[in-house]
Amino acid sequence: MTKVTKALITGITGQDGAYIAESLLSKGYQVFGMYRRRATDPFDNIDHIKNKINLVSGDLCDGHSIQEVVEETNPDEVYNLGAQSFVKVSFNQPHVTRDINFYGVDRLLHSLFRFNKKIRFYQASTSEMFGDVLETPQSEFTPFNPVSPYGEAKLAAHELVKEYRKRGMFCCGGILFNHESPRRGLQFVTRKITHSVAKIHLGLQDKLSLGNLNAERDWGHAIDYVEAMWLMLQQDTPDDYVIATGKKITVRDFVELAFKKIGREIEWVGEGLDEKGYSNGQVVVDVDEKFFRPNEVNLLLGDPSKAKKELGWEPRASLEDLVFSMVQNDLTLLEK
Ligand code: NAP
Ligand code: F7E
Repeated sequence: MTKVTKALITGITGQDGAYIAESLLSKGYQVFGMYRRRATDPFDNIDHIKNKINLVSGDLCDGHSIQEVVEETNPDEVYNLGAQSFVKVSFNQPHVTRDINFYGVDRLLHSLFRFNKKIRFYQASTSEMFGDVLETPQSEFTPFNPVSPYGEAKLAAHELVKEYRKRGMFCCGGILFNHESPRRGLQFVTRKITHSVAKIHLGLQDKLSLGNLNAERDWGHAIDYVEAMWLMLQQDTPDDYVIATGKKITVRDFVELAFKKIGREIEWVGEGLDEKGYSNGQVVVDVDEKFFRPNEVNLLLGDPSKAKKELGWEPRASLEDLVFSMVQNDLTLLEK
């Protein structure tokens, strides 16, 4: 009889957790998802697969719970996706961010190493580690230069992953650039834009207020990116990989694409805090200082050549498809 592979996913309730759970189930895995106690129901993203996965309670801030989860689930592969993932919040909650995003990884790796050194481990590293970028595009060879507590904590965790790799564990760091989907949290700029555009279309909101419209990002689709996580753990040797599309646009461009989906063109007038986006003579976008960050990452553009060559990975979704599917999903949700 062939043995069923067991995967433990931390961050199961988040965007990537839900997608990788679906993908692993389709590959015949037994899936365990670690969730933390919350006052409200956090299972929106996984409601449709809740009866197919095994939910286990635990928190990356609590070493006891992690040890229990590891022993109880006895996984072959671990995908560590749990994190305080919102960069802006990391500036006023740096300790929580460090506790989850660095010490959480430390606790988990420590438990896994003691329990079974053969477990394969994926760490959700990030392009935010490049921060104030030292070269463009960014690859596995680009020096890191984080500018937020989020980026700093993720970099410390990334270094720890390398350390455990040197100790013989199969650990990979996926340096993933921004990836989005209809399941993206509402705080992140892409979903904030698509949700607001849908509301404006339905007459439920007048305008959308944003921060830095000039920020440039390399945005891909989360479904493509979780496939790269799995591919990393199927290789003969563990390594780190940049996962990106190799294309970038500004926040302003993203806004235009989202409005295009509802058949509206945006005309930009003014600069800086006074910049406004007009459609049919009405202000539909403006700039609000409160959405700026104490320290900004102005540009991220990834070079995924290594992942393409060694993993055979390719991003499939186009940016237009991604934006349109997000707006369409928000229209459907709001029309319910
Ligand atoms: P997400 O939607 O914000 O999900 C984060 C998950 O972490 C949620 O399930 C959350 O649970 C869980 N979590 C938070 N604190 C925890 C704790 N103390 N213990 C256990 N779980 C905890 O993030 P995502 O977009 O799916 O990203 C997945 C991972 O990739 C994160 O580590 C993120 O930092 C990293 N990453 C993301 C991107 C991107 O563009 N999406 C790019 C690079 C790296 P609750 O539901 O209870 O809050
Ligand atoms: O911001 C600018 C903002 O919050 C993108 C996380 O998944 O990707 C994500 O981090 C850009 C920034 O994502 C608003 O200043 C303008 O330049 O959507 P975001 P992020 O900070 O890039 C990385 C790779 C991760 O690892 C993280 O976990 O958009 N921006 N106006 C705005 N951003 C937000 N949120 N809201 C605005 O109103």
